[in-house]
Amino acid sequence: MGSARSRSQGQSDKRDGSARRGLPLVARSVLIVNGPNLNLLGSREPGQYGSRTLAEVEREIAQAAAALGVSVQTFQSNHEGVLIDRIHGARVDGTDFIIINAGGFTHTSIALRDALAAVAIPFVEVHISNLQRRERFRHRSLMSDLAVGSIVGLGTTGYRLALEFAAGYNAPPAPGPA
Ligand code: CA2
Repeated sequence: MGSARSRSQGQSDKRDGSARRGLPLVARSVLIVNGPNLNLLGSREPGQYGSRTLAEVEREIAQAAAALGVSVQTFQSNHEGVLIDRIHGARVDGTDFIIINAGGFTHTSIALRDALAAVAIPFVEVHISNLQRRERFRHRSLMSDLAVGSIVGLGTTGYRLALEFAAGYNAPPAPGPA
């Protein structure tokens, strides 16, 4: 799955000096990352993951992003290292906010967790299914304690809800000197 880019909304507030002037930092450039097997959306297990394909979900996200005035990039990979490299890339490509459904890596990947911690970009975790209603091994996420929040069990609508949240997200001010 490739990445859909739209950069028409320009650069983040951070780069126009508003951070230095103490104005709010609103997320303007959002990266949506999907992990392993999510490329299969719409093809199997509709009871668990719905009937919409990832391409359809990404199209809806692109429309919502245009209406919200944010730039969005989407990325999917079945490979842990590729996902980690893309998250590292977010540190230097102007991404203000990440929305991530790490699929099965949610429950296993310390390396993905470390990548999210390293880039220090605020993120929301999305899961299509309600993890708490599923097998015990899905109850634990290795990244949710780092996330701003999680949207779980609301189907693919969760991505759009996360995008709406990201569009209005103001990073809390960094703590001052003690
Ligand atoms: O509920 C979610 O969004 C999950 O992240 C989906 C992952 C699963 O491993 C997580 O525990 C919860 C699996 C994605 C598999 O997606 C498929 C979609 C259609 C057909 C088969 C798999």
